[in-house]
Amino acid sequence: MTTVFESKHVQDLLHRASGKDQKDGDPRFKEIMYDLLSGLFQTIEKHNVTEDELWKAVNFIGEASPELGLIVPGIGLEHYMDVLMDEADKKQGITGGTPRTIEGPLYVEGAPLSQGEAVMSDKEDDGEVLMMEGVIKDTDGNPVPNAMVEVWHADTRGFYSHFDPTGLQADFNNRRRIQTGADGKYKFRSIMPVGYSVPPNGSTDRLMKAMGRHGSRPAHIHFFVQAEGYRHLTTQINIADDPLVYDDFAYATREELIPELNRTSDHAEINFDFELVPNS
Ligand code: MBD
Ligand code: FE
Repeated sequence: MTTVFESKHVQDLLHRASGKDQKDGDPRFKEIMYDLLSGLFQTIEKHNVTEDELWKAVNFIGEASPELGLIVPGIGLEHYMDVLMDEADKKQGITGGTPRTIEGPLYVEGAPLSQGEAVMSDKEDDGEVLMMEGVIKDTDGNPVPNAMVEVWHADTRGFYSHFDPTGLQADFNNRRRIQTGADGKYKFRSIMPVGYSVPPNGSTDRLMKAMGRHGSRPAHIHFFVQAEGYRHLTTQINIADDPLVYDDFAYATREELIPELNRTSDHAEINFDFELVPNS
């Protein structure tokens, strides 16, 4: 059976709607629009999407715009970009190094800078103290001197500074930049983060529920690691004993990024070395 999509009329419509019949416009963009529209048109026909459903979707996207940064990881798109970059590296023979994983939408530029070590949290009166340290290394295991480690994570309620709906956190709480020395060592003291959840009843939450999913992440800590002559690394580590460690709504968990967590009577410790890949 032939589809309406395949008809000459609709094929011509797509051609014109994507600007492919115009000499102006960006050729690459037109091809991408053509393919996106093709997928959308075919999906609508295949599932007999009604006009009501279409406008419901359009209105959803309109309202969801402040949360699009959460929806992109939630639908696996941000992780997919990582998978593509991993695959491209493999093809070029680039191996080794700490695996990348998604940045997410909650990074803020300009965190306080310190040398070698940092205290992450403004207040330490609640939660478990977390000490994390390690070495920035090259792929031969030698320390990389003068690296920049940027760290950000949530607080004990799963909220990030600058995005805290309660307004209870100062700017740059749990956000630091650590400049390492010749030994490549970094170290910080913080308060154990709790996993993030998307705003209750917000667009992302409703989207996830419509798919029978949740909008929560295991407790995690974000990193950018940079040094001259090496590739910028965007990654995260997970807190090993979080029940959602293999059930992240953003799909960022990777086996190599779940360091052992050591708990003593008064604090938790993580030792984790980052391995940087040289620029090619
Ligand atoms: C986060 O804290 C996060 O890291 C990602 C990827 C998405 C939502 C919240
Ligand atoms: Fe996060």
